[in-house]
Order: sequence, then structure tokens, then C-alpha cells
Amino acid sequence: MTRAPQTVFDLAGKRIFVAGHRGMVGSALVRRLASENCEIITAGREALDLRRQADVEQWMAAQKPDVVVVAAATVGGILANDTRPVDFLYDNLVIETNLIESSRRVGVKKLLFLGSSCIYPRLAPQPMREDALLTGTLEPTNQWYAVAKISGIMLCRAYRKQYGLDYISAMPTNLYGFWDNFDLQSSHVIAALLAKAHAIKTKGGGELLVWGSGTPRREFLYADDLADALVFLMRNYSGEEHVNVGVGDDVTIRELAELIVRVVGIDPKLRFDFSMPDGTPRKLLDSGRLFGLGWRPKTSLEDGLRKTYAWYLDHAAATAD
Ligand code: GFB
Repeated sequence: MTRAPQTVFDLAGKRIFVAGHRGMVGSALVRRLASENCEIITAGREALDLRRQADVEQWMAAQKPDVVVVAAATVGGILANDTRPVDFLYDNLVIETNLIESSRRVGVKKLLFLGSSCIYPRLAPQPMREDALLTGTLEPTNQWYAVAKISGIMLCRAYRKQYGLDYISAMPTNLYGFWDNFDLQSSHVIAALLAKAHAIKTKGGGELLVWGSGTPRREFLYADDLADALVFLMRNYSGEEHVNVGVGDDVTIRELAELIVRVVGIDPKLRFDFSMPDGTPRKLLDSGRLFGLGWRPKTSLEDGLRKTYAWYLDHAAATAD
């Protein structure tokens, strides 16, 4: 039997700034925090550009949050990462730097920085443990994003070391869920395949185009499960090392495509586009540290895909290509 860990940080009554609250992760976190006895504060992009240092410092000084979650980032799938290196490196470096340093200035007590499983070397031993960080060469398609996220981890460690601040980092595996980006050029694989499968269903026929060979393996976590893990970590974790957040198993891209067409309710021929990149051959996290603390995901991949497809039908399908 796993014993519930002792609470090390109480969220009750705290002012929590969720940076990036309109994104898939930030919005899931806002939904999850609604059941905690805390005050959530947010800033829309039109009100605050997180890439502007002086603006962020001024906003933080006025708002004085107790807790900050760095869920704001420039994100995207394999093609966006590979073709927009400046956006993925520059934007993410400045956003995290501005948020972390301004948090120190205004006395933020707890900060949670969010990274990604692409921080690990392309050929890291699987499943990837936290100590695989900086042991080998990165995957070229997302090295820009990875370097920015590794820098964020190091910033949190540096602020812990120099200022004794309780700034922690979580590294989620590949994510999907509500408010994902369904644009076919810039999205991740689940949103893309759901949108493409839905278009086939609407047209009444066609092949499902899958980028790459279909052989890469990926682990997928439902965004609402991630949000639950983040609340758990804010409460129960205070350490220098980042913490992996995954589900513990993975599927091939072909298996994912087969599951998605079943969820959408069609049976098209799959066509693999070998001119598109495969990326990392496998990215399965070892989430043993988090599981050992007592947290587990609740949503199976099939259930999560069904919920995400239902959300897509309600929100995004009408405006899609
Ligand atoms: O989700 P995805 O873009 O991200 O692609 P990564 C995962 C795999 O799915 C790759 C294949 O092998 C893609 O080639 N795939 C098949 C597709 N069909 C499609 C499609 O229609 N669209 C997309 N996007 N992929 C990202 C990183 O890598 O993972 C980010 O680039 C971030 O920086 C994120 O870390 C979590 O898993 O390859």
C-alpha cells in the first residue's frame, strides 16, 4: 500500500498565477485548481506579453502572487519545432527567464516550471530516468525547444542554490486534450490525426495520411491528468531534481493511428508519408519517482482520445479545413 506523502506546501488561500492559462496545459490546470481553496490569477496575451521583461516585472510587482506555474510556452509538433527554431528557442528562453526572475523579485514562495520529455538525449536508455539529462546528443528536430527547457530546469536549480527558493520542475511526456492546437502544420500528432480522421469522416472517404514511418513510439498523457499531477507536485515535492510525469507505457504511431480511426468511427487505409521526419525513435519516461510519491494517472489513452474528440466536435471541427 502506498502511503500518501506528507503535505510540504499548502495551496489553500494562496494566490496562484497560472502563466499560459489559455493553452492546453494551463487551462487544464485552471480547471483542476478550481476545486482547491485558492485564488487563481491569469494574464491574457493582449494584457501582458511574457517576452517583455519590464512588463512582466511590473505586472508581477502589482499582482504579488504566492505561487507561479510556468505553463506559458511556444509549443508545437515536430514540423513546427524543426522549421521555427528561433520561436522555440528565443520565446521560451525569455518567457521562463522573465517569469522566474520576477518571481524571485516579488517573493514568490513556490514556482513550478514545466518542461518536456524532449530534454533527454535522442538515444537515452528507455524508459528515461531523470538522471539521463545531459548524458548525450539531443534529437535534431526539437533541439531548440529542448535547450530552452533544459535552461529552465537549470534556472530553477540555480535559484534554489543561490537564493534557497522552492522552485521545482516537472517534465511531462507527450500531451493531448482540450484546447490543443488542431492546425495540421503546427500541431502534435494526436490533434493532427484526430482532425484528419474527422475530415475523412465528413467527406465520406479518403486515406489517412500519417507522417513518417509509423514506427516511432510515444507515450501520451491526458492534459487533465497532468494538471492533477502538477497540483500533487506543488503540494508534495520540493527538490532540486526535475520530476518526470508520464503514464508508464507507449504505443507506436501506427497503433495510435489505428486507435484514432476507431475512436472517430471510420476504417480508412493508412498511408505513411516517408518524406516527413520520424523524430526520436522512442520517448518513454520512467515516472517511478512520481509514482513512488503516490500519484497515478487516471485516464486511459482510449478514454482520453474519446473525450478529446468529443471536445473537438464541440469546439474546433466547424472551423477546421
Ligand atoms: O507529436 P509530434 O509532432 O512530436 O510527432 P514529437 C510524433 C510522431 O508522430 C512523429 C508522427 O514521429 C511524427 O512524424 N506523426 C504522424 C505526426 N503523423 C503526424 C501528423 O500528422 N502530425 C504530427 N505532428 N506528427 C515533439 C517535439 O516531438 O514532442 C516538441 O517536437 C515537444 O518539442 C513534443 O517536445 C512533446 O514527439 O516527435
